[in-house]
Formats: sequence, C-alpha cells, structure tokens
Amino acid sequence: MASAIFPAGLLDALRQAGRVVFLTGSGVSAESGVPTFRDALTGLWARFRPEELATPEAFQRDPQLVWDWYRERRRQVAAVLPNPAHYAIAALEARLPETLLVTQNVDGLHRRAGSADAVEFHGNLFSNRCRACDHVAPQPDPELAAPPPCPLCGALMGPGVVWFGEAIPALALERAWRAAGEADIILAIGTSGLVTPAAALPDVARQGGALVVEVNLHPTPLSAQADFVMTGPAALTLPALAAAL
Ligand code: BV8
Ligand code: ZN
Repeated sequence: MASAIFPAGLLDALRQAGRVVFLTGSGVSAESGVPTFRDALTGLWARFRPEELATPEAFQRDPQLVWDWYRERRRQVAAVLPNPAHYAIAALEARLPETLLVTQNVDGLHRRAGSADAVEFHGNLFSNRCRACDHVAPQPDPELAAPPPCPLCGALMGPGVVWFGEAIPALALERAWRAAGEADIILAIGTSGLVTPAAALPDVARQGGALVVEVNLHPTPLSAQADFVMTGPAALTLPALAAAL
C-alpha cells in the first residue's frame, strides 16, 4: 500500500496540538462508493444541477421529484459502509486531547464509523424536516415512497438536509464556528471548499492562529490557505496519519 508522504512538521504539530477540528466533505465518503455531490446527479438525474433539486423552491414546485432523488440517495447510502477514512478520523478523535468533527456530508457514515458527536453542518439524509414549523423527525426507512405529512402541522415534510438558500442549523453553526476559532489545527478533508459558510471554517481557524491542513486528491480554493497539504485518497492518507501519530 503506498504510504502517504507526510509534509515535514505535520506529525509534530498534531502531537503538540491541544484542539483539533476536522472539516469533511463528500471526498471522505467517495471510497465508500457514495458519489460526490456533483456526481450524484448522474443517470436520470443528469438533466438537473444540484442547485435545481437541493432547494426549498424545487420541493415546493415538485415535492415528489425532489423526494425521489433523496430516496435514491438514501438507498445508495444505506447500501454502503464507512471506509478507512471514516474509521481513521474516529481513531484520531479518540487519540487527540480535544477534537470536533464538522461534516458537510449528509450520509451519516461518520456516526456509523464511531464519530458519535459529529456536527452535521448540512443535516442528515435519514431524518425529515418540516419547513413550515421546523419539526424534525428521524426517517430511517430509505424506501419511504412519498414525503410524509408533518405530525404537528400537516405540511409535507422534506429530507432533513440543509438546502441551498437555507440557514445552517444554529447549534451546528455555533459549535463549528467556536471550535474553529479556538483550534490549534484544522484539517479540511475531501472538500472542494466551494459551499459557504462551511468553506469559511478554515479561514476562521487561521484567523484564530490555527495551522491549516488540506487532505485532497488535488488543489482546491482552500489550498492557498493550507500550511500543510496531504495529497492522496483520504482512505489511504488518514489511516497512515493515524498510524504514524
Ligand atoms: C446559506 C445538503 C444563507 C443537501 C448541501 C449564489 C446564489 C445562491 C446562493 C449562493 C450563491 N453563492 C453562494 C451561495 C450560498 C450557498 C452556496 O455556497 N452555494 C454554492 C453552490 C456556491 N450556500 C447556501 O445556500 C447555504 N446556506 O448560505 O444560507 C441564509 C442565512 C440565513 C437565513 C437563510 C439563508 C447552505 C449550503 C448547504 C447546501 N447543502 N448539502 C444535499 O446534500 O442534497 S451542500 C453539498 O454540496 C454537500 O453537502 C457538500 O457540502 C457540497 C459540495 O459537495 P461536492 O461537490 O461533493 O464537493 P465537496 O465539497 O464535497 O468536495 C468533493 C471533494 O473531495 C473534491 O475536492 C475532491 O477533489 C475531493 N475528493 C474526492 N475523492 C476524494 C477526495 N479527497 C480525498 N480523498 C478522496 N478519495
Ligand atoms: Zn410542520
């Protein structure tokens, strides 16, 4: 197995770090077989752009179409397993003194890999949320065929994810922003750094004096802010990092 070449100084910085924040994007789930957000729109969904389906307006316009896309994604995710990248992050959380995992992913794979306290910045596929009264309820069955009526107000409930144009859940935003501002190191892993406000977290950490580590297959808009860059698939680089620490 190719061993990742660690940038000089990264291991020492991690060993000395008191507070570490992980920010993950869909690149961490890619090796579980979950298509990244842009790839998710293939096949019969190819004629849409993410911003056309992952919005409150799209759900208002055609609830069943949007629901069908999320049901397809729930089926995909229910059929896969966490990969070594998810497990390595859980191992690093157990090893490091103080950590916070902030994920943009909605697939729940970090929790299934043991990261019980993951901050789900963009919500979770396996819950539903009513946009009329904000009621949230778990929805574990990937086969539910149609948007269920809200038990509180009767409006149709959509998936419990944060759509484009919707606010990040207040508690998630507050926890992530505070942890980033106090971090000694932030690792941005498998994220293209295109979606805000999540993409601002590495900069918030830098402003607070943190070192920034990017783990990705290739450069992104975050690379310019990175003190260390680990290039390679997260399912290889992160287990190697956890083993070397
Ligand atoms: C908000 C849940 C305000 C849904 C997601 C112009 C017009 C309108 C809006 C905007 C605009 N400009 C900016 C905005 C704001 C907008 C935004 O950022 N738009 C983008 C498109 C420019 N943001 C919002 O709307 C946010 N809300 O701003 O609200 C507000 C405030 C108060 C009150 C009301 C409103 C909400 C954003 C949340 C959107 N929801 N997900 C769903 O999943 O269906 S975001 C979705 O896309 C994913 O969750 C993910 O976070 C994001 C990007 O996914 P990907 O394309 O997959 O890319 P990702 O970053 O995950 O990167 C993949 C990376 O992995 C790549 O770099 C690749 O190289 C790497 N990789 C691949 N394989 C591997 C790997 N790396 C390592 N190893 C590997 N094996
Ligand atoms: Zn409701």
